[in-house]
Amino acid sequence: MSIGRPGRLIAVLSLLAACAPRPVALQIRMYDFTFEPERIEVPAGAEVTLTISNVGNNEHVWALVEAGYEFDLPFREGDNDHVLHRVAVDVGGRETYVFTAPTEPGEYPVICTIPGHPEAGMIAVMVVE
Ligand SMILES: [Cu+2]
Repeated sequence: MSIGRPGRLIAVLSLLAACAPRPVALQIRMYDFTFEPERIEVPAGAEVTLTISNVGNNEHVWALVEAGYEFDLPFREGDNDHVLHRVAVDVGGRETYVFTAPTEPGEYPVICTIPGHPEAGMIAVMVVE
């Protein structure tokens, strides 16, 4: 029996842990008509767990848009091709959504895609760093 192996295994596991982005868990609240917070930051490639609560009086959507994609309001059908993740939350509801953050650092717009809502202020940003 070798006593060298367990130590080597621990060293390798420690190295992997140091390289892998740490998972993050974030809470988001949706109001009529804002996201709180308006800016979230996540490490590139990290596993992200969002808990999204809708405390407004309308259904709302959390939609993550490609970084650098330019769009006008109202958000149009074709713009949906540039949505990376979408979570709809009913009035009074709460959804937990797990996804892997983009590996490309940048500022990813977040909008509520329901017509009139982003115009009223439901625009936020997810910063990948
Ligand atoms: Cu909305």
